[in-house]
Amino acid sequence: MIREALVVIDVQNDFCPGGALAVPDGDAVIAVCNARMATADLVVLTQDWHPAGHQSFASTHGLAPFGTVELAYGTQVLWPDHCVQGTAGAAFHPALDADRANLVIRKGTNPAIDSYSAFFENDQTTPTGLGGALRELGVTELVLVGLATDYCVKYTALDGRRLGFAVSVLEGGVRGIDLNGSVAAAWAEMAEAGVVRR
Ligand code: VGL
Ligand code: ZN
Repeated sequence: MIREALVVIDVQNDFCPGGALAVPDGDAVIAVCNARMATADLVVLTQDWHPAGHQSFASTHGLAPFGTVELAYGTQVLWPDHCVQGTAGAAFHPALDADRANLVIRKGTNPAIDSYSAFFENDQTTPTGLGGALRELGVTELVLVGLATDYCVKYTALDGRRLGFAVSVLEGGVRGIDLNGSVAAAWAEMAEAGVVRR
């Protein structure tokens, strides 16, 4: 029986140096991801996978990136166009050992709703299916690595706790975008929710 799943979040070209929404030092997580994947019982890769013209893109609103807008489900940060379906930016980083994946979960595919979490879209109710898949496989513990600490890693960790999984985040295997102290805030929120930092 598989107990623990390694969830590798959004290690895609657009989140690495040179990409459209580059996370500082983002490619530094790859060695940690590969090392952990080599021994993991179950490997889940997530892939941010937006249609062109997505509501989370600043360009869609004719606004500058990194501001916010109010959408039906709440405040949405506006990002540069990134991880557009089928583009090189949306591909996994070539150094990531993506062949090790048991499951690949694509998220952010609904043009009207962003999806930071690997479990639910940002409306907090539309599931991706990952929770059911992990439950059916008997997984009870999640180990998270990838990008970005303060967005997709954080929301995946919090939803994982909400669904009843034990969740830990490997500090050396994540990097953040850090808008206005959002990395420190993310670690605090995750700790509050019972996420283990290790
Ligand atoms: C992410 C912003 C927008 C992430 C994805 O992977 O953390 N951040 N889309
Ligand atoms: Zn995105």
